Amino acid sequence: MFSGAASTIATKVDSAFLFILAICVVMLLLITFLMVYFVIKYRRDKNPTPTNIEGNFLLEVVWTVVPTLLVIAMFYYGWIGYREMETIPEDAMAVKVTAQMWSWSFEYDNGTRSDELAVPINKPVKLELFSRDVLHSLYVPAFRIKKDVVPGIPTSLWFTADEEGTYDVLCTEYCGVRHSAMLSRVVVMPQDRFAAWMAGKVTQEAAEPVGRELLESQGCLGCHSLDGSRIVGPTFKGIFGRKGLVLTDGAEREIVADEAYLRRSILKPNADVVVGYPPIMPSQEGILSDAQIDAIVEHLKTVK
Ligand SMILES: [Cu+2]
Repeated sequence: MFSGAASTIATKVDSAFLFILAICVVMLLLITFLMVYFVIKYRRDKNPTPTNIEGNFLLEVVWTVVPTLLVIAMFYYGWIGYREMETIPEDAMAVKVTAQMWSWSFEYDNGTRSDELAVPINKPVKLELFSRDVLHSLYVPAFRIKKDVVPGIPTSLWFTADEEGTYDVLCTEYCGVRHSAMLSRVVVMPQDRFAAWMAGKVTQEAAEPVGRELLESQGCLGCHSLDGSRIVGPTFKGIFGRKGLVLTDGAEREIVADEAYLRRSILKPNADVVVGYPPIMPSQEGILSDAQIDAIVEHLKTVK
């Protein structure tokens, strides 16, 4: 209906929205018209003595029954759409979505991970939402779907994309300074291209972990720049061997960012916090394998 609608539920959401909007517009025009009309018609110089009107049975029935029916109709349209959104089809492809300040990560049934969501067209997809830190909210405007991601409470939602293309994924719950940069994409592709994409991901992951790709897929670059600019955390540019002040148990000390320091900062980010930065990095313990951490540390040595 509106341009950019790309899921089966989107047209239903749009029609419910338009239906309610149309009623609101009609009501607005009617009420405004009557208000102006009565102000003119019953102005003081025409009616020096106010008339006492005692009630009108028919009118009262009409203005009670008509709005009630309208509200029930609005509820009905909202309800059937909501029910469909909350009823996840059994055959839906499950994808685990992990939100953290300030990135999204998508994990498929076979363990494959990606920083953007690839899905086959015309296939129901169930997103299981988890947060590693604070409240976030997953929002795909083109699909007309949105759901809070709450720490400690698994939530889920589903969609069937029916239009090939690339669509925005946003975080729509304010979650900190980089909230507005917490973006990703959904790529809707034909079944065979999706299968090829998945096969490619699987081989890529089976191969040696690549540090640069991990920095992207794990969301590290949401907070640490590669070009020296300050985002939220210290930049990765020239990090290896850099001297710096850190806070350890409240006391300042000087460190050199060597292998051991980098490794510890990934596993226990808040043990040594670089002075001037907030202690907000989530630990990657149990999330990154040893081989992946090695790959990241090796890559960091090369970021000059
Ligand atoms: Cu967020």
